[in-house]
Amino acid sequence: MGAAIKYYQTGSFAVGNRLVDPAQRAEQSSAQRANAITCGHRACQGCGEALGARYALDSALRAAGGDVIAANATGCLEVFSTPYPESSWQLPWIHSLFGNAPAVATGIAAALRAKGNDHTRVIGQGGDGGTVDIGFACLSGMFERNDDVLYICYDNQGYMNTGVQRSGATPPAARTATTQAVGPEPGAPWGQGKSAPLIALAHEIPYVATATIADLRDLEAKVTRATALRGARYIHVLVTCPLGWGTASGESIRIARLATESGLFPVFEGEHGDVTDVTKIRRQVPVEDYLKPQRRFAHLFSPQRREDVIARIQARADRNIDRFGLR
Ligand SMILES: Cc1ncc(C[n+]2csc(CCOP(=O)(O)OP(=O)(O)O)c2C)c(N)n1
Ligand code: SF4
Ligand SMILES: [Mg+2]
Repeated sequence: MGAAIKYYQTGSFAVGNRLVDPAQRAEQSSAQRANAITCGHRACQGCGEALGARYALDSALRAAGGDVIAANATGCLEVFSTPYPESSWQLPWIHSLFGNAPAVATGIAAALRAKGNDHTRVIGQGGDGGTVDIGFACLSGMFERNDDVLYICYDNQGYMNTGVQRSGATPPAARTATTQAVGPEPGAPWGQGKSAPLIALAHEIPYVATATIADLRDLEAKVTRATALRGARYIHVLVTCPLGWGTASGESIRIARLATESGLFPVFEGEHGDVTDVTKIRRQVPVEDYLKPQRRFAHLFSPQRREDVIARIQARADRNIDRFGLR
């Protein structure tokens, strides 16, 4: 057998699916893919959450032979996909409350266990608000009991469904409806960050990973791996939101890539409390390249440049690069 072809996506150093052995091709390239979220949903054009969820769930369905149940927190992903009585989901799917998707997923896993079913895989999922804020106690409990659930957070860094309010995952200086670009510290004044992936890792659960919609092949691989494992697993996916971030809908993938290439969003895997792998930055870019195309950061560049704030954000990226060894 020849050397394995390295897989890159178009837009980076393109070598596509067609050159890869059929067994190794991306799930989305398969005519047999599950289409977990099918057409007709109402997500905005360029919605990173719709894209990420589709790739994640299709991968889980392939890995589990179609035998998956999902519990979904309130948020854009639920609202745009399931305006009752319609639904875009092509798998058993239940809408939980805003804050209890991890607990509902735990309940499903417990019911399956009581019935002697050890083959159906359970997924809990929600946005950053539902996960890192209101649902966090349920999530921590799920981790601590090592419940047999894969929980996926789609992090668009704000409460988008209800009109772009700040969440615990909103980055410093970002403008939201509740952190307006006014006063001496415009945008979100808080900034030490609340890293749900690192907090998940601290629970020493079997598997934690981060991913973005800029590297969908990586997201597929991580969901596939996590689906095969048992116990509590957590994947945190950065997803762009054109409406909330003030970005062009055709720029979603590029913006997500800039988040990782700047060091602001580290992509890594961890097992039982330790970081086991990181995705190195290929071409480091200054944070400014990531901030500038987003209207939620426009006040950092006009009417005058906020060098002090941009430097603070750059320092956060540099700290990630050192801390995770991203170079
Ligand atoms: C207890 C409770 N409080 C508030 C709401 C209103 N609400 C519904 S979705 C949502 C925000 C969702 O944000 P996030 O979880 O980040 O998902 P996104 O829409 O950004 O994908 C809010 C505040 C609710 N449904 N229940
Ligand atoms: S508001 Fe953002 S997360 Fe919600 S559907 Fe639109 S792009 Fe997607
Ligand atoms: Mg959100």
